[in-house]
Amino acid sequence: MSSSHPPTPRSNPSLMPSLSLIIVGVVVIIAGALGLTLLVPQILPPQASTQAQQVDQLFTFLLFFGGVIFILVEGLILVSVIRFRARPGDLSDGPPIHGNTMLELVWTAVPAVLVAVLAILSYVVWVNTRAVVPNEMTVGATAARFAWTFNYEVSQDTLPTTLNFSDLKPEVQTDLTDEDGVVHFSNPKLYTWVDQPIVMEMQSQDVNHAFWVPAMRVKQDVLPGRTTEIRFTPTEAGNYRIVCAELCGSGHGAMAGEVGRDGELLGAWLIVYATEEEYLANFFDDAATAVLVPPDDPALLGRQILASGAYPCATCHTLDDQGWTGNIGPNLNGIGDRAAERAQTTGDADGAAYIEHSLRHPGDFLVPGFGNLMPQFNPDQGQPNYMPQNDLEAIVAYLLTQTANPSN
Ligand code: HEC
Ligand SMILES: [Cu+2]
Repeated sequence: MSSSHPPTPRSNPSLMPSLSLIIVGVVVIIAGALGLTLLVPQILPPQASTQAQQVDQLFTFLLFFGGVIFILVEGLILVSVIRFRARPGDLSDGPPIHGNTMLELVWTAVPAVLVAVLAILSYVVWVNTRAVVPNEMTVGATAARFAWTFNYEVSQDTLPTTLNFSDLKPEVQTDLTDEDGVVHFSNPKLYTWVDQPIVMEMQSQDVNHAFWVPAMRVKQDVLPGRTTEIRFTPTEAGNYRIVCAELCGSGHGAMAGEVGRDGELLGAWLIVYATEEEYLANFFDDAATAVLVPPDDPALLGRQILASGAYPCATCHTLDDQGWTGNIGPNLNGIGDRAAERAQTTGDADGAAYIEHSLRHPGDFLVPGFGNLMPQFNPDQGQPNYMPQNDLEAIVAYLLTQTANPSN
């Protein structure tokens, strides 16, 4: 401001608002912040676990406090702009204010207390949502580019009621009575029932992934070479989408559950049944029976293994018989016809050898038009993408039946 103009004295409006104005302000601020919290159920996914209830409470609380501060600060700016605006012809500076110890103490102490309270509340929710609870059911999760596989176990105590231990094949009996005493089976979906606490034990075959079920409000990184855990207890029956929350490559998006054209659930979903009986009848008993009483025909066994989602082929390949619709790799319809032709190019003895070669060393021969993206399925336990020789042989036998005209 140039000093050649003598400052015109301004009639400063009083800095101190009247009591009634303060009361109106407080009511507006609190009502506004409460109004914001009413939006919470609209903007969040369904609230379907005990963890979700606690997370949402915390979120609502944070939104309320954030709302109070937001409306207070924005409101004061608005009031100042209007009430203390320069009047026409008034070119003076505002009143010089310097140093106000009381004000400075207040605006330091209030946020400090707020932040401390919020940190404590968040910590309590963090501890509660991760607490170990009785009767947890352990489910394994394997993340691979680009699919989730959920791993279940069946023991002598949890045999489906339709099976007798004595009717099982000797090798299955041994598996059920050896050190572990369990037989493992897998499924591309995660199943449980209402009020059954779940603890996920998660491993990655390759890169970092993250397990996320928005409706449960749980998210946890899944890292190669390490087992990570996450716990939740569903409270509402329903189907909930599972998502990979860590960009893991070109098929990352396909790791999330999707709804197919006819409303069918494709890929990774959490299915919560209302009761344990429904869980047993609709999922566990059949899935456990399939692995305890495996088909003798290797092609049927291979079909069952691939359908279990034990290997992440579905996201990359299309195969009508399995309902796969991926397109990162070649379409496998008719692979039974093609394999023998390909074997001539690659020097494999026959179609079976070609498919085996494709799985054990996919990089040796690339189908024209495709990149080197297929994971190598290894024969030794402990290696990533472990595929035992038995599984491999069954899968090869099955893929050979996938001819252009399978009835032949
Ligand atoms: C990350 C994506 C990906 C996954 C997972 C994957 N593949 Fe592949 N697959 C490819 C790509 C890309 C090719 C073509 C390049 C090549 O030949 O290696 C291929 C090629 C093949 C071939 C040769 C096809 C032909 O036309 O000659 C077979 C057979 C095959 N895959 C089977 C499988 C099976 C079975 C699984 C699961 C156990 C699987 N793939 C998992 C991407 C994948
Ligand atoms: Cu992923």
